[in-house]
Amino acid sequence: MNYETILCEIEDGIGTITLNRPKVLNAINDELLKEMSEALDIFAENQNVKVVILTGGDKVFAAGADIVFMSEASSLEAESFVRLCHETIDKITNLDKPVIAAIAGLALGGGCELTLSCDIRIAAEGTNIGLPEINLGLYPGGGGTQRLTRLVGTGWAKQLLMTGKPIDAKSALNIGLVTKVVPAQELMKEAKGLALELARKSTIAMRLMKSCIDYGENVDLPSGCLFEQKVWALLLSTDDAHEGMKAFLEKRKPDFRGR
Ligand code: DAK
Repeated sequence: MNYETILCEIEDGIGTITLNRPKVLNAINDELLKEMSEALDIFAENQNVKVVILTGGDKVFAAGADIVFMSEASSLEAESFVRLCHETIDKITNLDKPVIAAIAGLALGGGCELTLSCDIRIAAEGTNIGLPEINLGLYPGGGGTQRLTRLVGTGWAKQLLMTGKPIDAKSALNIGLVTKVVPAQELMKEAKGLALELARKSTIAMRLMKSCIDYGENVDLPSGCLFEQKVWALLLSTDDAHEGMKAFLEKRKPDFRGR
């Protein structure tokens, strides 16, 4: 898995994608999106990958979409870029494995939008997160106006989107934009520890639960609960559910097989 703009590795059941354009603070261009999309396909197919980490490493997550690329793009390049943005973000959202965003330094604009499509976001102290597109005469086009609003509520979303001012990791934690803040040097250790913890759970229960949460966000409560009930009934008949309950009764650790 050799790429130009990302690093990609699989270790201990964890697939990690690291944005890798340090000279431009990991600004996101079409090539990076293409490579990330390809890596996500590989992770989706590979049964050994139980959890995915998306990161920029311990310096910077991403300063947003590549402004040089966007300002020079022809209409056809712009069309392809927009398509790739949505394709990649949809692949993260629809991946049937948990995706953890490990965020350091900056997550701005399209960088922030990438993290919003992940399941869990943890940040390093000193990180700034925001959607400054309004200062470029734009607004977020990668789902930011929608996902941020659902995640932190209309009030905070409008504050962030309308001012374009980033907030620090502590404030992001206070509004629920991230769920944990750790010292920068511990970010990757924390992300991997969390990933390993999730990787030990039943992959089938994890997958079905993720689909319930995500489906429920887009429908009314009774429909979401109905979906949860139907899927739960299906889950109860799996080997993993039997094993989990049996292990509890036998006072031992479960041995989940994802079946
Ligand atoms: N694009 C391209 N290059 C960038 C960049 C970016 N977003 N951010 C930084 N760089 C480059 C800088 O130009 C500089 O390059 P050189 O001058 O060295 O060649 C290098 O990275 C280091 O940056 P600075 O020298 O500026 O570093 P500082 O520490 O002084 O400042 C900064 C860091 C993050 C405050 C500053 O670089 C900055 O304000 N950057 C721009 C941040 C920003 O506005 N981001 C939002 C971009 S717009 C869509 C989906 C998504 C999007 C749009 C549409 N569709 C699906 C429709 C997303 C849009 C965006 O993200």
